[in-house]
Amino acid sequence: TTVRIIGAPTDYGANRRGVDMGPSAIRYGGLADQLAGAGVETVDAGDLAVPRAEERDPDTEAPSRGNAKFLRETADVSRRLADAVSDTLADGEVPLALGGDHSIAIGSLVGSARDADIGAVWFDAHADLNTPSTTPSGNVHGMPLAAALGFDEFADTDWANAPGLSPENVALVGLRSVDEAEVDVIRDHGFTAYTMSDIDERGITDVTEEAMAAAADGTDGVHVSLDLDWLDPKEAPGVGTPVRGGVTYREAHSAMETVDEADCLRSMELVEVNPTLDQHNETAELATELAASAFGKRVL
Ligand code: DIR
Ligand code: MN
Ligand code: MN
Ligand code: MN
Repeated sequence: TTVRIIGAPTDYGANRRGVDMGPSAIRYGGLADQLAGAGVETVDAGDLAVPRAEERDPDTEAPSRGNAKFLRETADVSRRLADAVSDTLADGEVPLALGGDHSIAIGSLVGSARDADIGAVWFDAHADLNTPSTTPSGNVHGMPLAAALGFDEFADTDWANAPGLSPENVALVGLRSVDEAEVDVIRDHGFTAYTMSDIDERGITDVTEEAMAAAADGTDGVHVSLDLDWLDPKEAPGVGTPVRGGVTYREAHSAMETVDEADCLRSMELVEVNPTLDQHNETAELATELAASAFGKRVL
């Protein structure tokens, strides 16, 4: 396996500045060495050029209704990331996108699903199923799954909307902060969804196995999206929207090992690492370790 690293240093979609430093922090945290330890080769495609938020106007490109900050900029990054991801797959390599805030998942999913049917497993405290009309924050990092599925306002865009992805092949793992409108969306569209309570009761291995199987069913492969706020803030303090009661260090490794064992990983991303909120780059280092587990690193 060759993994192609693609940095997407955005912070358009988050409510805290500093997440644009994620790609540097994760590389500096030892990503290439960790992946070498997993026996995979890496090539680094560098970072997409992402204009500073300060140079831009956060106003929406006026969707029919609702609120979404920096939607123009997000669309632009999404298009370019989608191309980079689909080119990577066409060259027979595995794309690993580094965020940036979680809005970059739109580009990852659209690119991964360009010439294939895919599933997605979403390791996150949040569901990321808001739309400009339901969002409580206006932050697009709470919307990427809805965008890639073409819900609401996103249905009319040419940059969101991944036709190769449908809700029955999407599994959410580790939910503990879900907005009201998202609860209904999860119930109405047949998502596979596991809260932290499910993990408490059934264990992380069982849950992750089932999530990977549900996502993979009938598809050409699975996109794994790892929002570092999935972990407990004690393990991963460097994130913009920490939520208590997340998975432990061991559970996270175990889950990524289960991802590897499912043997259907098509593309992956590490998002929401914000080194300005971190202690000694802990969260970025953790992200590199978890990527290594997902790509096959084991103790023996
Ligand atoms: C919240 C936060 N649900 C929102 N979402 C986050 O702004 O829509 N997703 N942090 O990972
Ligand atoms: Mn997220
Ligand atoms: Mn999150
Ligand atoms: Mn399907």
